[in-house]
Amino acid sequence: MSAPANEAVFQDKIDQDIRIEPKDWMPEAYRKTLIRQISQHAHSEIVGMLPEANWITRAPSLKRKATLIAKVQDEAGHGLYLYAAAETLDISRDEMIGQLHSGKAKYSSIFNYPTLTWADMGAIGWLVDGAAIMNQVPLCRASYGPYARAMVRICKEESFHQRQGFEILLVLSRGSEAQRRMCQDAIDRWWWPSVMMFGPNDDASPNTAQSMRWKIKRFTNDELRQRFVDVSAEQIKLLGMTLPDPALVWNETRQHYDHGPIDWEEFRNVLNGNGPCNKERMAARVQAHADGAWVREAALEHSRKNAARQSVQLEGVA
Ligand code: FAQ
Repeated sequence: MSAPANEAVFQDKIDQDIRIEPKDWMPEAYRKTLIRQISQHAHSEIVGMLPEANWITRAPSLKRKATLIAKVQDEAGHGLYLYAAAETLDISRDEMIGQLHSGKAKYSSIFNYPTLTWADMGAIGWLVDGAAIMNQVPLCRASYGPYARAMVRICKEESFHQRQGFEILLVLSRGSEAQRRMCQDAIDRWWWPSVMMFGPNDDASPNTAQSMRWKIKRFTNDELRQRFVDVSAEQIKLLGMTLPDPALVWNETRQHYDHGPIDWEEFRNVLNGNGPCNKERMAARVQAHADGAWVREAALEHSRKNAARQSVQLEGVA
């Protein structure tokens, strides 16, 4: 088929909400955008294991410890589905991981903040997973099949994560004065970074317009952020806590909550590698990758031996 004919078939599928699949023709820029978004999403899930893993050995009970281990393992699984989805776009996992380690590929800003107390496990579950779900449920309808399908299971698990986080905060919010203070402190520290997770404002987001036309993104960064603010401003009432934003107020005309200004300077700093934990997170990932080298070598050698054995058997049959 000629290039314009390929383009027309592709556009027709997008218009009719027919999924694009790995073997379908796609514009190079569409492929690159998907690799960028899906691989960064995968990196976020993997780096996102670190702040919570910090609390596995210090969880306050066996039940909390088991739940936290399961949650962190879920995030590893999400990373792996997403790497697998990105690999269908003709990029190897090695290349993607190389891009993360060299700083070429981003991962979510949120995972560059420290987890100082047990209440942070609640705040991450409620706010960070809450923001992740708000952003990811529409991705179940993304135009690229492997990405959309991976998101279905991921969203189910994130939704459980959010509930376990809220329940941690609920217990603390009904506990002693010290526990209530710890709960409020965690909410105060995680609120604004969670609001920033949705990315820059729409007028400063270079990728949104094209990603919306391709139906990779179904809503803009600001639309999703507003939904998150609206939902959180109601849920906080159940905790009897407050969100750290004096300008947060219901706007009857807009039928939405107004919120105060976002500190984009802080966001830019974190993206540029200067957040509180960027260096620590990257060092931990690079070290983990180096520590796993022998596993990769052994798996490769095993598959080489298997292939050699099979070819000897096939020669015997012939
Ligand atoms: N952090 O033009 P846009 C999770 C970058 S998973 C870092 O608006 P786009 C699960 C952006 O990449 C959390 N960088 O870009 C979990 C772009 O840079 P580039 C991750 C950010 O792609 C929970 C530049 O700024 N979720 O939490 C951020 O249209 C608990 C301009 O931005 C996903 O990845 C940021 N927050 O929209 C795990 C969801 N925001 O690439 C453990 C999928 C923006 O041109 C514990 N991704 N940037 O160099 C998306 O929906 C989109 O990629 C956005 C950004 C919305 C993140």
